[in-house]
Amino acid sequence: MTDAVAEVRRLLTRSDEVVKAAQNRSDPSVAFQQARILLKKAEDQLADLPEGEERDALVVTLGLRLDDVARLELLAADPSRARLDQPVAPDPMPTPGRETVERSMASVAERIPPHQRLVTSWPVLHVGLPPRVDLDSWKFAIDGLVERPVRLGWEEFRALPNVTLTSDFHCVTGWSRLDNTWEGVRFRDVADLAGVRPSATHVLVLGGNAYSANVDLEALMADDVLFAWSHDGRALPAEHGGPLRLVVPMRYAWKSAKWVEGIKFLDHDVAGYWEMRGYHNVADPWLEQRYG
Ligand SMILES: Nc1nc2c(c(=O)[nH]1)N[C@H]1C(S)=C(S)[C@@H](COP(=O)(O)O)O[C@H]1N2
Ligand SMILES: [Mo]
Repeated sequence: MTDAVAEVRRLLTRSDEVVKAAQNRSDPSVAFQQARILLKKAEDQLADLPEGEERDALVVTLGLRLDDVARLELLAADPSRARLDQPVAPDPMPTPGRETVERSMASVAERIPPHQRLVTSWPVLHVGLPPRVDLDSWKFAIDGLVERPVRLGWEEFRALPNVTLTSDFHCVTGWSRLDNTWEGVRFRDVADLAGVRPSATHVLVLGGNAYSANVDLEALMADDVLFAWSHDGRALPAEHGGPLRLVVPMRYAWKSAKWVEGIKFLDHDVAGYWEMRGYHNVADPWLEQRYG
């Protein structure tokens, strides 16, 4: 990778971070202005790159981001919508007792993937505002390469075999949060309801706000993958994906779609939201699969 390409990637990623944190600020429009400046710089850099596939790909992902910012600015400027979508106030994080901290510290270093740093807070990162979800009309859809497409209402979903699992969470922006306790239903138990066809190899996970993430089926069938409605003993707040989000501990967190509405089984890989914008299709944090 040339220095210029690396610089464009750095600017795009920096803009992604600003956009995903926009809703945490009192005035999100400041964040969008910042993102625009970063994207403009990336555009200038791109103009100096030699023509070719690599530049074309970056031009496309830059264009998608410019559209995103324009759309998000409109959304942020519409106060009626902003009020409707007021996120649930987060619960304060529990302070772990001294004993817990000391016990887990011994192995912490080994549990942090390369170039990640440990956080004890829980950052909120997503594009747009949390969608307003009405549990009475909420439906979860299982489609694609299955024996029988399935629709589940909220009560039906909650009645599936529950599990409580503790796992680590690694975000591509560089933070890792250890020992998250999630309660929900294992991905594979949900998949079994529909009967996955042997030809299925990948899944497109459909989140709220037209978000999606592609994950290979094998990774999703792992013991620690679940659809969660609770985190560390409390109902999952809307800003963290409530009422329901996917949790894929062995992948960077952008694969853990919030406000998940359904899954589609496929016999090929298709790009999800960030994958379309140049992020890695697999996203294994231990292999540092951050970008394409
Ligand atoms: N629907 C939806 N899910 C999403 C996102 C999003 O923008 N929309 N962002 C992803 C990204 S990039 C990250 S890092 C995690 C962050 O989860 P958290 O805000 O609960 O920490 O959610 C992921 N799931
Ligand atoms: Mo992320």
